[in-house]
Amino acid sequence: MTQQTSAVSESSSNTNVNTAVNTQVNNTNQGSSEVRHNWQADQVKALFDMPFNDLMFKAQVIHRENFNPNEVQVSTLLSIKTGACPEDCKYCSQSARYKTDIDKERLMEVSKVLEAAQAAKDQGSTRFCMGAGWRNPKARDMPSVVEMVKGVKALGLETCMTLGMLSAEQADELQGAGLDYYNHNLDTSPEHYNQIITTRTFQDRLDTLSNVRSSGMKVCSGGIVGLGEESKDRASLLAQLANLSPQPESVPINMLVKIEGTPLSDVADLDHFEFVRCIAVARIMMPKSHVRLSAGRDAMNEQMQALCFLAGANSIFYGCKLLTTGNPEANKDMMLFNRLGINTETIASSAADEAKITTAVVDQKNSDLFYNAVN
Ligand code: SAM
Ligand code: DTB
Ligand code: SF4
Repeated sequence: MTQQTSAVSESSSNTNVNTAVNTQVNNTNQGSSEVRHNWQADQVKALFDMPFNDLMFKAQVIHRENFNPNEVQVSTLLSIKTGACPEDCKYCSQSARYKTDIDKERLMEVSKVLEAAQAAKDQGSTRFCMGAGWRNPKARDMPSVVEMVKGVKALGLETCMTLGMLSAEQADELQGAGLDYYNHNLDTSPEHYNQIITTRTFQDRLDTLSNVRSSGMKVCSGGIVGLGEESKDRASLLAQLANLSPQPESVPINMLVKIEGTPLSDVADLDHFEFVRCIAVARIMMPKSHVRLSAGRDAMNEQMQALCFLAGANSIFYGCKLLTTGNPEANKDMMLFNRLGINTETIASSAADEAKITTAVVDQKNSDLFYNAVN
């Protein structure tokens, strides 16, 4: 910290640098953490069009106003039902319509799910996210799924599920069982949506999110980039997410994992800096949400991931497997966190813990570094 503070005061002694920074701060309303739900396309485009360094600085300032910048939340994913999905999502290994190299599996037994949850907890994960290759859960699946939620909760983990579309009744039932978060992504912009999925509409997704929100569960919703969409689609996706009121508590930004056999297996790579920009713009537009550096980390080097954390990502999937594809090994992530001085978030399980977190953010805002950065 001492080193960082002196680096800032060194540059502050240069009047030209200082003036340039101040002008930029004033021009871009640098430190505004206002939560807005009226984002327009041109305003989002203006963020994407900022010089990279200015965008990163703005995102980092907003990040520091709302979070401890050296903490990352870690979730572990488990596929509780794999493959043979009737939907046609063009990126997905689990759609029955594409010939992909995955092992199809029926719904896992509750005891096996709880074993995996315990192992995730032992590795340091705080949230356990259970995903199913379903269009939506059937009535006959609900009793097992409810038992999984209760069992994982009893282990002291936060619970999350992603099972496809939910009716209002199903959302209420899962909330009643103790499900903390429900993940349901918008995936892409409404304009690009029909190029990617035809078996359910964008409005179906919004309806599920509304059922989840009304049940009292926390919303986890984000999307995928690198699907061959245009830059205006990425801006439009982020505007859709930010204009949800309230905004999702958790926003996964997935980089497409290209899967052989799917229609998107050969799509052109997305420029890595464009991905980092998506993270930064999400951080600025959803200042109080956790932004998750989600699928695609296996194809990113450590420097790229560090840039994503600098841009405001503060959540990851942790553990060597996502649903059907690979993720960095847990010990590799821990070594990276160690080198970057990043700690993993603990669960805010009580009002006292919440108060501690608020105090930590205030302390950090009061530090020399924070003030020197924005003044
Ligand atoms: N079947 C449920 C559904 O579609 O809502 C839940 C599981 S589904 C795999 C969850 C999300 O994972 C998708 O909405 C998509 O955003 C993401 N996803 C799936 N395959 C992906 C891939 N190949 N690359 C990146 N993200 C992917
Ligand atoms: C999300 O946004 N990403 C996760 C989770 N929610 C369920 C899924 C990523 C899947 C990546 C491809 C796979 O492993 O099949
Ligand atoms: Fe099925 Fe979900 Fe994959 Fe779409 S993303 S094919 S709904 S598992």
